[in-house]
Amino acid sequence: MSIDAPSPPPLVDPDAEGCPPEQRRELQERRLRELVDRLLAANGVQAERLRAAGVTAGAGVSLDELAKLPTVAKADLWEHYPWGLIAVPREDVVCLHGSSGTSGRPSLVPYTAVDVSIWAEVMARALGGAGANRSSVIQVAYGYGLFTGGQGMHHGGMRLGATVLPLSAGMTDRQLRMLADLRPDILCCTPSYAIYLGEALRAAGTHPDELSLRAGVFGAEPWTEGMRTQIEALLGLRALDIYGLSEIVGPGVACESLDSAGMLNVAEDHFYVEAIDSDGNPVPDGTPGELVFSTLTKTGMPLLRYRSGDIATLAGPAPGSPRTLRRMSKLLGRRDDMLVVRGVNVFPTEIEAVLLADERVSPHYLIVEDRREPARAELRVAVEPMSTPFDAEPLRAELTGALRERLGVGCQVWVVEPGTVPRTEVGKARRLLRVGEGEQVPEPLRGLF
Ligand code: DLL
Repeated sequence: MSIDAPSPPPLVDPDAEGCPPEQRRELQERRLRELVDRLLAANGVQAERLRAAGVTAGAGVSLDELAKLPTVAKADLWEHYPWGLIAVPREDVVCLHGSSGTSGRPSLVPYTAVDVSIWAEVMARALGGAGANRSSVIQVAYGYGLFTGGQGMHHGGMRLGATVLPLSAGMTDRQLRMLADLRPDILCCTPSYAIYLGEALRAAGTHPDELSLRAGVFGAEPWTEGMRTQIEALLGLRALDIYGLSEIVGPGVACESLDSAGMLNVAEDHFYVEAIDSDGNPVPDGTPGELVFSTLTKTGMPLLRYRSGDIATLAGPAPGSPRTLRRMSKLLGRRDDMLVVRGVNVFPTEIEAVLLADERVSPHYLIVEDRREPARAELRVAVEPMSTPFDAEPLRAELTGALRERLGVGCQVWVVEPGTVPRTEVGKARRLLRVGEGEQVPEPLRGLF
């Protein structure tokens, strides 16, 4: 860390964040039983699965036997689009949010007033853990919209009693102006936008010491320790990681605090977390596993054992911290092919749908998630034309436009000579390639990217 850690910030909700773990477990178990009762009463797909597993009342379940209960996944939400696994009358829904990007099959999530209040509560704790308080000015540069980033920070900041500056993402000149004029102490945005802002600041000749930023709450996409160092130097703040997913509530499911020793405190009194292996068995603390969340208190779309696809390790509370919540590591990766680029979730199948709809494109194409420069993650696609000779430029321009329209994020397209996309031994194209920091693009494509 480039900046010394100040003393631990006070707990926003000492009963929830600082209670003895055994006491919390009792609360979680009681809430789990209520959740199961809510799901059974809603009579949806989760109730069907519970009954098939022999569960007919919440009183019959326990946390110790949670791993025996059925799971749900994103595919269940898509199947029940647009209202998802709603468990209340529609009139009780006060707003909807959903996963960013992917105009094809967004996951929409209905929230009741109770859910919004839970969200505000966990986000207030997250911001408090970053050192925010009633005198803070919080600059929110996450997008406002269906995406949960902007509104999540907004609800939390207001619940805390701080002053929220809802700038949304982009309009960098205005962001810089507000940083100088209103002197926020907390910045919330994606880590890649934090770097962009920091570089814009440097280009404008402003030194971070001239600002009053103390901490930043950055998430919604993968980022590295290298990016953390870079952001802290560019903006002169402590850069903290925040994690969440719309299906569960949005940001605030887990967040680093100034004293959480590099891991993220899970708001586990509301979102019970498990880590499982590929066979569905629980893994011990410290072993990477897929995170599975149960929304113990939510009412609009309560989920029992939602498989997030995100891989991380779990651990107990940070020794000596007043926060007694379990912690998760930074995300280590994903189980499926979902890519998260500049905060937008992209499924390779959506890119494929655009490419294959164009009969000039051969099935030999390659989607590249390029994270060689982690702060500038890029999505790239190399396509081979169906027949030669071909006119590359119009095809490139049309595909670029169609992909942007469909994905909601820019994607660089290369039209390459037939035979350029690497084949496997059996001649099949490898359709998805992830290139990380320090790794190289395979030989035939190296000159391109
Ligand atoms: O990205 C919620 C969020 C907003 C989190 C603002 C943090 C800050 P979705 O759009 O539904 O929700 O995308 C959820 O994004 O399953 C992860 O794969 C990825 N993701 C979220 N936070 C992080 C993070 C929001 N801190 C999906 N590090 C999740 C790495 C993250 N990946």
